[in-house]
Amino acid sequence: MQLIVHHWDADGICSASLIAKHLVSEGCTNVSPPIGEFRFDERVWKAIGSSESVFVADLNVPGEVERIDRKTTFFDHHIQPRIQNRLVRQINPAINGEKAPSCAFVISRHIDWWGVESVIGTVGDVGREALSIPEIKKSMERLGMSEEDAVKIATLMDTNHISGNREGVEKAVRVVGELEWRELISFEPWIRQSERIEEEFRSVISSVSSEGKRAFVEFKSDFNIISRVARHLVWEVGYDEALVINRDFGRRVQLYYRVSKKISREKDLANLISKLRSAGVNAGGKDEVVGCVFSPNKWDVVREIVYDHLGWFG
Ligand SMILES: [Mn+2]
Repeated sequence: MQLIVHHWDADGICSASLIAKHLVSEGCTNVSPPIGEFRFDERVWKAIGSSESVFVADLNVPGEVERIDRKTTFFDHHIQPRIQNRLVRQINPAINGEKAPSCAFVISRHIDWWGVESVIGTVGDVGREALSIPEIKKSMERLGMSEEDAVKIATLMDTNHISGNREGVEKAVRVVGELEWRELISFEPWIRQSERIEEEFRSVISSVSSEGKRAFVEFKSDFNIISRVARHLVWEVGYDEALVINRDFGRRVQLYYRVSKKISREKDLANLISKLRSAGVNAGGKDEVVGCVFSPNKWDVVREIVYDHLGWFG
């Protein structure tokens, strides 16, 4: 049996579906790490232990991948070091300084196949910007899928991780692989989840404070909504920066920062990520985002590093 370990978001789900359909010859299973945490828990290691070979997709967990003791293909598009583990084949254009909008894009290009998953995974990660990518635009035209349709499906797919539904994340890989894309838009379990999330989201947004082009919000919730809150603030409301903090996410603290594309260079987030990692904080991200989850006793350390790096005064 082959195993796919994938990110919990729409890009991770779509990446896993692409692998299951095009790169796995016989049966396969798929697992996601605990939602919101960039590490393999016991459940993931157990699944790896009973598999013949492994695929890891859209998960910026180089440290974990180094420890895998069997043949592994690691697809990703996040900035990360070159993997030294000889059992691992790492397919990530970011290693050569080349940008890729999504992991689904990286896999689609690798297998030379473009379809629903290529579109939804990419829209999930970069939003409407995906339409300016020729391969994505062409696929949508061929599928008869509008921009609204694509955004809607990516949003619905993300309801699984947003509501903390790890089982739903793992099931979604089959759902996207087996249903026709028009059926995904009205897939009941995802619709119901989205209604519950909307309520929580609205309540968080109503408590955002801002200073000029900076937005800040802190709250407590079991729902994994920080990345969506940050996207909303930067992509839809138009802030240059958004710092979102969930002080009680399953007894951990979640911090998420997003910066607009136009000032992302000056923020040097790769450097912020390495500062956080040096302090023993499990942090990840890309050019425009930094996310981390940590225990409450690290709050003061994280707060100082983040505020100092961003030049904010907390
Ligand atoms: Mn991704």
